[in-house]
Amino acid sequence: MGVLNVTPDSFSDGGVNLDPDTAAASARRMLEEGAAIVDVGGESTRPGSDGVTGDEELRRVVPVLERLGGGVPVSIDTSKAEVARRAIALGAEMVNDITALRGDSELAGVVAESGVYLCLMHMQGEPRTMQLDPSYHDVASEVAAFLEQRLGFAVSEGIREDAVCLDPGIGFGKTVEHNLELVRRLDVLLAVGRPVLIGFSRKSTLVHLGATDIRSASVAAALAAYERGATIIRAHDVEAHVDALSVAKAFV
Ligand code: HH2
Repeated sequence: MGVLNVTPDSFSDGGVNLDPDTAAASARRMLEEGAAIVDVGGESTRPGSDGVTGDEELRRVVPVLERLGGGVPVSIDTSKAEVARRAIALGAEMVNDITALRGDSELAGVVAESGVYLCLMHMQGEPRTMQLDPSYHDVASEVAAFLEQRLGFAVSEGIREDAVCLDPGIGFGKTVEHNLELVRRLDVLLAVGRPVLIGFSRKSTLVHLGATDIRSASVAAALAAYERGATIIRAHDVEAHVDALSVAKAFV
């Protein structure tokens, strides 16, 4: 899954893809490089961020989706029903919701009605404050229990279970040690029975581990997640990830 942030302030690529023509070209390049899907987002959720209105999110993502013309696999990174609805009408095949259907009570209905795929992500707290003091007794089992509960909620709202993937939310209300533990013990999350998505790309934990080349560090984290059973990797540097994962796959 290639990352396309149509925002001025995303932590690693803010501003790069604000122009819709540039953004659409970036999406096409990621698909050429081997991404199976491109995750288009119009709101930064970096630690400390405040969020934007639905109108602003639509203003950012709609011109990009229009330029892509519905012919390419797109996921919409949003928690807002109105943004998801418009993106699906423009061809998005998946909704990536970092609030796991807790942010907007209408989003579950939009996903259920349209039959698109859904990613449910774990987050402790909210972006503005989530990194102040994250705490867990047992991070792997608490995150798995939360995602199992949200999966049950999604199904109760009419969403097909086999359309849902789960994501422990690397960096969303977690310390460096929590993020590492979630990948080390990915089996606990896999036991819920759905595919797992991991987004370690360019996250600050890699820098805290001493990395100076963020792309290589992201690839290393992706490989660790892949070897433990993750099936979707969310990444900014698609070509490097596809190369590394293709080679790793050849050893299986
Ligand atoms: N991470 C970010 C945003 N959306 N969605 C899922 N499912 N999993 C993630 O790990 C994830 C996500 C944050 O990264 P990025 O999009 O690069 O930054 P920003 O939120 O600042 O736009």
